[in-house]
Amino acid sequence: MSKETPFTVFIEGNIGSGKTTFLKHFSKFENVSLVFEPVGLWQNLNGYNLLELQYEDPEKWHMSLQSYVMLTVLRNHLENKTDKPIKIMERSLYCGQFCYVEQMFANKTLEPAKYYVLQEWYNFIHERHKSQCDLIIYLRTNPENALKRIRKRGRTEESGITIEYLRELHNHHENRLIHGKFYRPAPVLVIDADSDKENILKEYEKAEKIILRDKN
Ligand code: DGT
Repeated sequence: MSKETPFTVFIEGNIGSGKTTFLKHFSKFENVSLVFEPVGLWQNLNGYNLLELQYEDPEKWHMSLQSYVMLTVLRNHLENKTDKPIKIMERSLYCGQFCYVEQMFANKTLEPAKYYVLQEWYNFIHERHKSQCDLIIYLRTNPENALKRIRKRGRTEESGITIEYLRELHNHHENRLIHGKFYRPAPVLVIDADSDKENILKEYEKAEKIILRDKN
Protein backbone atom coordinates (compact mmCIF):
# COMPACT_ATOMS: atom_id res chain seq x y z
CA MET A 1 0.00 0.00 0.00
CA SER A 2 1.41 3.43 -0.91
CA LYS A 3 2.22 6.09 1.64
CA GLU A 4 -0.62 8.31 0.37
CA THR A 5 -3.34 5.76 1.07
CA PRO A 6 -3.30 4.74 4.71
CA PHE A 7 -5.41 1.80 5.84
CA THR A 8 -8.44 3.79 6.90
CA VAL A 9 -10.91 2.78 9.60
CA PHE A 10 -14.18 4.50 10.52
CA ILE A 11 -15.40 4.07 14.11
CA GLU A 12 -19.18 4.14 14.22
CA GLY A 13 -21.77 3.67 16.94
CA ASN A 14 -24.58 5.33 18.86
CA ILE A 15 -24.09 8.39 21.07
CA GLY A 16 -22.26 7.19 24.19
CA SER A 17 -21.04 3.94 22.65
CA GLY A 18 -17.40 4.76 23.47
CA LYS A 19 -15.99 5.96 20.15
CA THR A 20 -13.67 8.56 21.69
CA THR A 21 -12.34 6.06 24.25
CA PHE A 22 -11.72 3.59 21.46
CA LEU A 23 -9.69 6.13 19.48
CA LYS A 24 -7.70 7.14 22.56
CA HIS A 25 -6.75 3.50 23.08
CA PHE A 26 -4.88 3.63 19.76
CA SER A 27 -2.89 6.76 20.65
CA LYS A 28 -0.09 4.52 21.98
CA PHE A 29 0.66 3.24 18.47
CA GLU A 30 3.07 5.51 16.61
CA ASN A 31 2.01 4.37 13.18
CA VAL A 32 -1.63 5.32 13.70
CA SER A 33 -3.09 8.73 12.90
CA LEU A 34 -6.27 9.62 14.82
CA VAL A 35 -9.00 11.94 13.58
CA PHE A 36 -11.48 12.93 16.29
CA GLU A 37 -14.99 14.17 15.64
CA PRO A 38 -15.27 17.99 15.59
CA VAL A 39 -17.96 18.29 18.33
CA GLY A 40 -16.29 21.47 19.65
CA LEU A 41 -17.05 23.24 16.37
CA TRP A 42 -20.73 22.29 16.59
CA GLN A 43 -20.79 23.75 20.11
CA ASN A 44 -19.38 27.09 19.01
CA LEU A 45 -20.00 28.54 15.57
CA ASN A 46 -19.33 32.24 16.08
CA GLY A 47 -20.85 31.93 19.56
CA TYR A 48 -23.80 29.73 18.49
CA ASN A 49 -24.05 26.32 20.10
CA LEU A 50 -25.78 24.44 17.26
CA LEU A 51 -25.70 21.17 19.18
CA GLU A 52 -27.59 22.73 22.08
CA LEU A 53 -30.03 24.57 19.81
CA GLN A 54 -30.78 21.34 17.97
CA TYR A 55 -31.60 19.45 21.17
CA GLU A 56 -33.77 22.34 22.40
CA ASP A 57 -35.75 22.70 19.17
CA PRO A 58 -34.95 19.95 16.64
CA GLU A 59 -37.52 21.00 14.05
CA LYS A 60 -36.03 24.47 13.87
CA TRP A 61 -32.33 23.71 14.17
CA HIS A 62 -31.68 20.21 12.92
CA MET A 63 -31.10 21.39 9.34
CA SER A 64 -28.50 23.96 10.40
CA LEU A 65 -26.65 21.53 12.64
CA GLN A 66 -26.76 18.80 10.01
CA SER A 67 -25.38 20.93 7.21
CA TYR A 68 -22.55 22.08 9.51
CA VAL A 69 -21.88 18.47 10.62
CA MET A 70 -21.68 17.51 6.95
CA LEU A 71 -19.20 20.30 6.19
CA THR A 72 -16.95 19.69 9.20
CA VAL A 73 -16.92 15.92 8.74
CA LEU A 74 -16.18 16.32 5.01
CA ARG A 75 -13.27 18.59 5.96
CA ASN A 76 -12.06 15.82 8.27
CA HIS A 77 -12.20 13.36 5.36
CA LEU A 78 -10.36 15.69 2.98
CA GLU A 79 -7.80 17.51 5.07
CA ASN A 80 -6.30 14.94 7.39
CA LYS A 81 -3.49 13.73 5.20
CA THR A 82 -0.91 11.59 6.97
CA ASP A 83 2.31 9.75 6.22
CA LYS A 84 1.36 7.11 8.77
CA PRO A 85 0.17 3.77 7.37
CA ILE A 86 -3.04 3.68 9.43
CA LYS A 87 -5.75 6.28 9.95
CA ILE A 88 -8.62 5.88 12.41
CA MET A 89 -11.49 8.31 12.08
CA GLU A 90 -14.35 8.87 14.52
CA ARG A 91 -17.57 8.48 12.52
CA SER A 92 -18.03 9.53 8.89
CA LEU A 93 -20.11 11.43 6.42
CA TYR A 94 -22.20 8.30 5.91
CA CYS A 95 -23.21 7.98 9.53
CA GLY A 96 -24.56 11.56 9.56
CA GLN A 97 -26.61 10.89 6.46
CA PHE A 98 -27.85 7.36 7.07
CA CYS A 99 -28.34 7.42 10.82
CA TYR A 100 -29.17 10.98 11.86
CA VAL A 101 -30.80 12.44 8.73
CA GLU A 102 -32.77 9.28 8.00
CA GLN A 103 -33.87 9.02 11.64
CA MET A 104 -35.12 12.63 11.67
CA PHE A 105 -36.94 12.11 8.38
CA ALA A 106 -38.51 8.84 9.52
CA ASN A 107 -39.88 10.38 12.72
CA LYS A 108 -41.04 13.50 10.81
CA THR A 109 -38.83 15.97 12.71
CA LEU A 110 -37.31 16.87 9.35
CA GLU A 111 -39.69 18.15 6.69
CA PRO A 112 -39.41 16.42 3.29
CA ALA A 113 -38.12 19.57 1.51
CA LYS A 114 -35.26 19.93 4.02
CA TYR A 115 -34.54 16.22 3.78
CA TYR A 116 -34.27 16.44 -0.01
CA VAL A 117 -31.85 19.38 0.21
CA LEU A 118 -29.58 17.39 2.56
CA GLN A 119 -29.90 14.36 0.30
CA GLU A 120 -28.89 16.41 -2.75
CA TRP A 121 -25.82 17.72 -0.89
CA TYR A 122 -24.92 14.21 0.20
CA ASN A 123 -25.32 12.80 -3.34
CA PHE A 124 -23.27 15.64 -4.83
CA ILE A 125 -20.43 15.05 -2.36
CA HIS A 126 -20.61 11.27 -2.65
CA GLU A 127 -20.45 11.33 -6.48
CA ARG A 128 -17.34 13.51 -6.50
CA HIS A 129 -15.48 12.33 -3.46
CA LYS A 130 -15.14 8.68 -2.48
CA SER A 131 -13.68 8.60 1.02
CA GLN A 132 -10.97 6.05 1.51
CA CYS A 133 -12.33 3.39 3.86
CA ASP A 134 -10.99 -0.12 4.39
CA LEU A 135 -12.84 -1.15 7.52
CA ILE A 136 -15.75 0.03 9.64
CA ILE A 137 -15.73 -0.80 13.32
CA TYR A 138 -19.22 -0.80 14.82
CA LEU A 139 -19.26 -0.25 18.56
CA ARG A 140 -22.54 -2.01 19.20
CA THR A 141 -24.25 -1.10 22.42
CA ASN A 142 -27.75 -1.35 23.73
CA PRO A 143 -29.50 2.01 24.02
CA GLU A 144 -30.05 1.62 27.78
CA ASN A 145 -26.30 1.36 28.38
CA ALA A 146 -25.62 4.27 26.04
CA LEU A 147 -28.05 6.41 28.04
CA LYS A 148 -26.34 5.51 31.32
CA ARG A 149 -22.98 6.60 29.90
CA ILE A 150 -24.45 9.82 28.50
CA ARG A 151 -25.92 10.65 31.93
CA LYS A 152 -22.61 9.84 33.60
CA ARG A 153 -20.48 12.06 31.38
CA GLY A 154 -22.99 14.90 31.74
CA ARG A 155 -22.46 16.89 28.52
CA THR A 156 -24.94 19.70 29.23
CA GLU A 157 -26.44 19.79 25.71
CA GLU A 158 -27.37 16.10 26.03
CA SER A 159 -29.31 16.27 29.30
CA GLY A 160 -32.67 15.91 27.50
CA ILE A 161 -31.72 12.89 25.38
CA THR A 162 -34.42 10.23 25.71
CA ILE A 163 -34.25 6.46 25.49
CA GLU A 164 -36.61 6.64 22.49
CA TYR A 165 -34.15 8.84 20.58
CA LEU A 166 -31.30 6.43 21.31
CA ARG A 167 -33.44 3.46 20.27
CA GLU A 168 -34.27 5.09 16.95
CA LEU A 169 -30.61 5.92 16.30
CA HIS A 170 -29.69 2.37 17.34
CA ASN A 171 -32.14 0.92 14.82
CA HIS A 172 -30.62 3.05 12.07
CA HIS A 173 -27.11 1.90 13.00
CA GLU A 174 -28.34 -1.71 12.97
CA ASN A 175 -30.13 -1.32 9.64
CA ARG A 176 -27.05 0.12 8.05
CA LEU A 177 -24.15 -1.72 9.66
CA ILE A 178 -25.69 -5.13 10.41
CA HIS A 179 -28.44 -5.48 7.81
CA GLY A 180 -26.78 -3.48 5.01
CA LYS A 181 -29.89 -1.40 4.34
CA PHE A 182 -27.81 1.74 3.69
CA TYR A 183 -24.44 2.32 2.05
CA ARG A 184 -21.37 0.78 3.73
CA PRO A 185 -18.07 1.65 2.07
CA ALA A 186 -16.17 -1.30 3.64
CA PRO A 187 -16.65 -4.51 5.65
CA VAL A 188 -17.90 -4.13 9.21
CA LEU A 189 -16.25 -5.50 12.35
CA VAL A 190 -18.70 -5.59 15.26
CA ILE A 191 -17.36 -4.89 18.74
CA ASP A 192 -19.41 -5.61 21.86
CA ALA A 193 -19.30 -2.14 23.39
CA ASP A 194 -21.51 -3.18 26.33
CA SER A 195 -18.61 -5.15 27.83
CA ASP A 196 -17.28 -4.12 31.24
CA LYS A 197 -13.87 -2.44 31.53
CA GLU A 198 -11.90 -5.67 31.68
CA ASN A 199 -13.62 -7.35 28.77
CA ILE A 200 -13.65 -4.26 26.60
CA LEU A 201 -9.85 -4.52 26.46
CA LYS A 202 -10.25 -7.97 24.93
CA GLU A 203 -12.63 -6.44 22.39
CA TYR A 204 -10.07 -3.71 21.62
CA GLU A 205 -7.39 -6.37 21.13
CA LYS A 206 -9.64 -8.12 18.63
CA ALA A 207 -9.77 -4.86 16.67
CA GLU A 208 -6.03 -4.23 17.13
CA LYS A 209 -5.16 -7.53 15.49
CA ILE A 210 -7.09 -6.59 12.38
CA ILE A 211 -6.13 -2.91 12.21
CA LEU A 212 -2.42 -3.36 12.91
CA ARG A 213 -2.01 -6.52 10.84
CA ASP A 214 1.22 -6.30 8.79
CA LYS A 215 1.59 -2.61 9.61
CA ASN A 216 3.97 -2.72 12.58
P1 DGT B 1 -18.84 8.41 22.19
O1 DGT B 1 -17.37 8.63 22.36
O2 DGT B 1 -19.18 7.14 21.47
O3 DGT B 1 -19.59 8.59 23.46
O4 DGT B 1 -19.30 9.51 21.15
P2 DGT B 1 -19.94 10.90 21.40
O5 DGT B 1 -21.29 10.73 21.98
O6 DGT B 1 -18.99 11.82 22.07
O7 DGT B 1 -20.02 11.39 19.89
P3 DGT B 1 -21.23 11.26 18.89
O8 DGT B 1 -20.73 11.26 17.51
O9 DGT B 1 -22.07 10.08 19.17
O10 DGT B 1 -22.02 12.59 19.08
C1 DGT B 1 -21.62 13.75 19.73
C2 DGT B 1 -22.86 14.60 19.86
O11 DGT B 1 -23.22 15.13 18.59
C3 DGT B 1 -24.08 13.84 20.34
O12 DGT B 1 -24.88 14.67 21.13
C4 DGT B 1 -24.81 13.48 19.07
C5 DGT B 1 -24.49 14.62 18.17
N1 DGT B 1 -24.35 14.27 16.77
C6 DGT B 1 -23.29 13.65 16.21
N2 DGT B 1 -23.45 13.55 14.90
C7 DGT B 1 -24.65 14.08 14.60
C8 DGT B 1 -25.38 14.25 13.41
O13 DGT B 1 -24.97 13.90 12.30
N3 DGT B 1 -26.59 14.86 13.55
C9 DGT B 1 -27.07 15.27 14.75
N4 DGT B 1 -28.26 15.83 14.80
N5 DGT B 1 -26.42 15.13 15.88
C10 DGT B 1 -25.22 14.55 15.81
